[in-house]
Amino acid sequence: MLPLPENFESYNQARKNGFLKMKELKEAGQRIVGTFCSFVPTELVEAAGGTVVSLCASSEEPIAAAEANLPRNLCPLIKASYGFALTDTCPYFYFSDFIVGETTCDGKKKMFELMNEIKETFVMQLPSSRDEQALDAWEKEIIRFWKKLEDFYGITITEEDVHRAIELKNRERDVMLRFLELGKLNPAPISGYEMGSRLDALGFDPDIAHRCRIIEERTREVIRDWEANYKGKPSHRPRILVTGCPNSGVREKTIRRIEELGADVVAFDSCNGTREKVEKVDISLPTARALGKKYLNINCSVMSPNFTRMDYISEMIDEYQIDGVLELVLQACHTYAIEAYQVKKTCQAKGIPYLNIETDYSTADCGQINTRLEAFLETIE
Ligand code: BJ8
Repeated sequence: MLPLPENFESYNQARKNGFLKMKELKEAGQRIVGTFCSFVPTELVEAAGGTVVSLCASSEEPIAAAEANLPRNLCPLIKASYGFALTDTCPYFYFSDFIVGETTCDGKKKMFELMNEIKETFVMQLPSSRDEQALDAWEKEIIRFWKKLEDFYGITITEEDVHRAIELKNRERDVMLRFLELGKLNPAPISGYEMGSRLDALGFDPDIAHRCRIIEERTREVIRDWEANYKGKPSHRPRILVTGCPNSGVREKTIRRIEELGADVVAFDSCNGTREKVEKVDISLPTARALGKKYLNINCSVMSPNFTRMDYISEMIDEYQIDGVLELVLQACHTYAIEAYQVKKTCQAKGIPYLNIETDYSTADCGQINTRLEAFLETIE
C-alpha cells in the first residue's frame, strides 16, 4: 500500500475535530441541515446561508440500539444512522436544525418516518426513473425544498443566491474530481484508502472553500511526488475499481486490506467517489430545472433502469486501466445486490475479473473477506 502522509488525519480524528467547529458555528447562530444522500440538492442549503452535514453513519456502535425499533435484517448504514439519532450520540445530528430525507431505497424512506419522531425530517419524494415526467416531478420537489428552507428560517432565497451556490458547488466538484482522477496515473500515485478517507473526512469541514484548498494542495503534492519518484516506473500491482454502496463503514476490511495484499485501488464508482461529481449543474437552464436534471442523473441503483451506471463503469475500466472490479454491497441493500448482476455482466463483457462482497459494519467476516480478496487477486495475476 502506498505510504500515508505523516500528517494524515484519520476519518475518526476528523469527525471528532469537526464536532468542535460545528458547536462553534451553532453557537454563532449558523443554520445547519442534516442529510443522508447525494440526491439532496445541497446548493439550496448553501443559498440559505446554511451548512450541510452528512449524517450517513459508518460505525457499528449504535446498531444494537437501533435494532430495538428496526429489523435486524436491514442495511447497516440505515440502522447505524437511526441508532445515532435514537441514542442522541451524534453531535452532527444534535446540531442539525432539521433533517432532509429522500425516498431512495425502501429501508431509508421507512426509517425516516421513525426519525421524524426524534427530529423534524423533511422527505423529498425522489422518482425512480429519469424520463420527462420524472424530471417534472423532481423539479417540483426541488422547489418544495427551496420553499421549506425559506419557511423554516423565515428568509427569502433568491435566484442569485442559488446561482452563487451552484457555482461554488460546481467548483468543488471539479476540485474533488481532479483529486480522484489521480487514480488514472500509472503507476498509482496515492492509495485508494487515503483518497476515500480524506474525502469522507472533509465532510466534517463546514467551509467549502477550505475543503477545496486542502484537496488542491494534496493533489499538487501527489503529482509532484509521482513525477519525482514513480513516473515511468511500471508497477505490477493490480489496479482495482471499487463500486457499489457507500463504503466508509467497510473501508478497513476491504479497501485497506486489498491494498495491503498487493493491489492499488485507483477508482471509485460510489457516492463517496466520482459518482456525484462527474455531472455539473448546467447554469444555462432555469435554476430548479438545472438542479433537478443534475441530481436525477446520479447513477444510484435506486433508479430503474440504471444502465448509465454500466456505461460509466465500462468507461472507468478503460480510463483508469482497471484489472479487477470489487463490488461492495451492504447487507440487505436490495437495489445494489440485484444490480450487481448487470455490473458483473459489464465486467465480463470487458474481460475483467469481478468480485462481489456483501458485508456489514461488524468485524465478524474479516477473515472470510481476506480469503476471498486473496483468491480474487490470484485470478487477476
Ligand atoms: S445516491 S448510494 S447515498 S441512496 S441506505 S441504498 S446502501 S440499503 S446509501 Fe445511497 Fe443516496 Fe444512492 Fe448514494 Fe442500499 Fe443502504 Fe439503501 Fe444505501
